[in-house]
Amino acid sequence: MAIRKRIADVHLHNKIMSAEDAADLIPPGGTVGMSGFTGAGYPKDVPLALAARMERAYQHEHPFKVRVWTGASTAPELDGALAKANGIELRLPYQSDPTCRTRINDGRMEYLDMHLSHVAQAVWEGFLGHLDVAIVEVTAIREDGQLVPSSSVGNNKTWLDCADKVILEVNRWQPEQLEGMHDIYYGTRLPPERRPIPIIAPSDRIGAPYFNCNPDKIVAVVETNTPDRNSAFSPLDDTSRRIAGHILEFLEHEIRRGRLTPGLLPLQSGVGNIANAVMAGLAESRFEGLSAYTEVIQDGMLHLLDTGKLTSASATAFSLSPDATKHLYANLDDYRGRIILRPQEISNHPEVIRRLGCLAMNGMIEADIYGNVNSTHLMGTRIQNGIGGSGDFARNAYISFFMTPSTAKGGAISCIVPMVSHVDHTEHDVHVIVTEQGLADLRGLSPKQRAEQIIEHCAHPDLRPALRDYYRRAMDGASGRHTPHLLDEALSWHLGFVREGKMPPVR
Ligand code: 0RQ
Repeated sequence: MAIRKRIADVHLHNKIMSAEDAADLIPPGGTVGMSGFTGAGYPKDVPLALAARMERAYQHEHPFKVRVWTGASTAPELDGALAKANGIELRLPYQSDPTCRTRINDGRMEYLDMHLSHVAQAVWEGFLGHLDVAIVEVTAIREDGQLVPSSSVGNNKTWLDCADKVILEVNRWQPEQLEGMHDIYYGTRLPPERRPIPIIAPSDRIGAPYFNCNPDKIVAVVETNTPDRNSAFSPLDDTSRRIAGHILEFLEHEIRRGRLTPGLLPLQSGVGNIANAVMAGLAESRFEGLSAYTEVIQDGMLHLLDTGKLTSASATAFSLSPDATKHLYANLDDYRGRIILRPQEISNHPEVIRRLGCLAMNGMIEADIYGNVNSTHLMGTRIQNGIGGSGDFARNAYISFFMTPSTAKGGAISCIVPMVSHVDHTEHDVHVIVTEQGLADLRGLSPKQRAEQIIEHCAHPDLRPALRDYYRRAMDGASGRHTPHLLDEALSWHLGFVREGKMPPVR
């Protein structure tokens, strides 16, 4: 049978079971480390079976929950199903599931948002508690027991190493040709044993293509045949194109000034349509010999590989539309030498990002006039997704860009505000802010100089007068003139939206 070919280690054949039987092996109240990163490589059937078990337990008045650790966001079959069953006590790190978001914001689920590069070492350190079960999707199990990863690597090495019990989902939908694309590095240690990570170019391979797993820990092997989430991107709109255009113009300018070469520096590109638009813009540009050291490979980056302008891409996961997945999976042999998937503690490692000098481009919710950035919270209190890898890259990048449309909710919200309602990236980690209106290069500028650039180049023209007015009055009325603020008014734009549904507030 084809699937038995995927489970070549015969010692594991007696562990093959249904998703329901495997889900019964998860202890109520336990901690579960799941594979999955941005909708790729997450377990498909066992979490659904666990959610069904939770629903039954609830009906019999024995409700239970688990703590869920992942690589990053997963899919409705995992986060969505468990959240609907009210079965997640605590979730970490990045998530983007609407049901989870509602539960978190209603106060019914605890959420721990962490830098993605920190998760593995936090687990090794031990303060997060014990990992009871790992549920990891793989493409195949080799005869010698080594595991062929699937479409994401995330924290799987750590889950397999640290969990008491391991449940493997072998997904026949993932093509066998994925074998050889991964680079699993086993050289990480906690201080003081930590050694340098020997990556000096994005295409360097420093590990092996497989995960190791102690066979005694494997309690179940479940056969699946289900696609990744693979959501489609919206067609590029004018706003995304304009943002991408400003970035390309800036890069050209840096080349003219002799600060970059046409090969640029390794690109990091965040999630979402704007990041995708920047990649599409690069495909049309004159830049050549590009490389990427990033977290996720989206459609735009795959296309850039196709054009030959991007020579190699290192990431921890794919995050592709169904069409791009079809294209990738039909041509894996062509891509294998040019794409490397690594554990997220390596794809996002500050040491490597700083050494390579990445150009980091991430989306944001809002920025303030002094250059602080909020990537995670709406109106200061509601989580949207999480910080993801944006902090790993922004703080250590050669140039860190943050991008957003200048307004949200049909113009009711300004994404440039007097003071951000939550800070993820401080003024010290933000080099360039870009909206469809323009780009503010904040490097080397003092807070007041930054304010002028951000208001004049990034804010929506209709909102500039109100921002200028705030800034002018802050210059007159603040107790300090280094970062002038009117403390009783700094968050009034958010309050105005909460109370009146519109920014800026009526004064
Ligand atoms: O709300 O969904 O109700 O319409 O926020 O906004 O414009 O769809 O933005 O998909 O580009 O995501 C920062 C969330 C942007 C993303 C963020 C509302 C807006 C909409 C989403 P609706 P858009 P995008 C590597 C890098 C953190 C992680 C990261 C993100 C919703 O980029 O998650 O960078 N980043 N990782 O209407 C109130 C504002 C708003 C606002 C937008 N100022 N105030 N609401 N919205 N601006 C990858 C990983 O780490 C995995």
